Amino acid sequence: MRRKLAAGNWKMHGLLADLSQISALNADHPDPATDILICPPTTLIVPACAAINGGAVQIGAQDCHARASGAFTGDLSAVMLKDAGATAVIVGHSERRDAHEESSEDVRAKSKAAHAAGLTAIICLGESLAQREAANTLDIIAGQLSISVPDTAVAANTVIAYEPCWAIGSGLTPTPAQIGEVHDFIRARLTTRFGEAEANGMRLLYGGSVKPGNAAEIFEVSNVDGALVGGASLKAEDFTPIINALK
Ligand code: G2H
Repeated sequence: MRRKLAAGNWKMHGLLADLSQISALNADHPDPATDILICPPTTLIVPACAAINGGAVQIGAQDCHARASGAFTGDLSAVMLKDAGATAVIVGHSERRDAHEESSEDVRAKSKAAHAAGLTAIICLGESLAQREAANTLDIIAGQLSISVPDTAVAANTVIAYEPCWAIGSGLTPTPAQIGEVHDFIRARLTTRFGEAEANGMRLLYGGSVKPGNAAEIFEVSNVDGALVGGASLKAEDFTPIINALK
């Protein structure tokens, strides 16, 4: 049985004062039925871990470099993120694939680095609106999945997040049938590649405009094991009903 996961992606939001939101989640869910992960900006990883103080909420990062160390000004390695207290890292988010021109090959290398460092890789996939309208969604997902997920992936270190680009921060969400079609497809592809035992253990998150008002409906969809939430994860009062909808 897969544990549910509510993951918050704070993107480039959050100052020290906002750690109170993480502390509130930690206090409200001392023994959550569902895993709770917050990926704040990197500047907040160390103080967030201190604020949680061994509590149930886990802290993750939003990206990592593919190498463990080296002359890469401004970059951070998975080893460093693990050292700072992160347990997971988001890789291949569409905002990085777009704004930083990250390819699926880059995402695979970063995922591999995350695995080597002992981090869970949350590997993001998703089609653009033009690709969906051209009925290419499953082909795009198949390509991104096969290249982005490294051979080091096992159930314990890999989460796949399906985030249709057109649903991110837009207020638009796919229908439950559209989400289910993609999630079932991802599960089947993972089963073919990794075998039933590993593939059945890998969690599949939906991401893109998940809100308190639509979370319950999305979580009823087959093969949806949780959500990667952006805007609605910034405030504990918004994220808590999403976490509770997973129970
Ligand atoms: C998708 C999601 C979090 P939002 O990017 O990864 O953001 O919930 O704001 O659409």
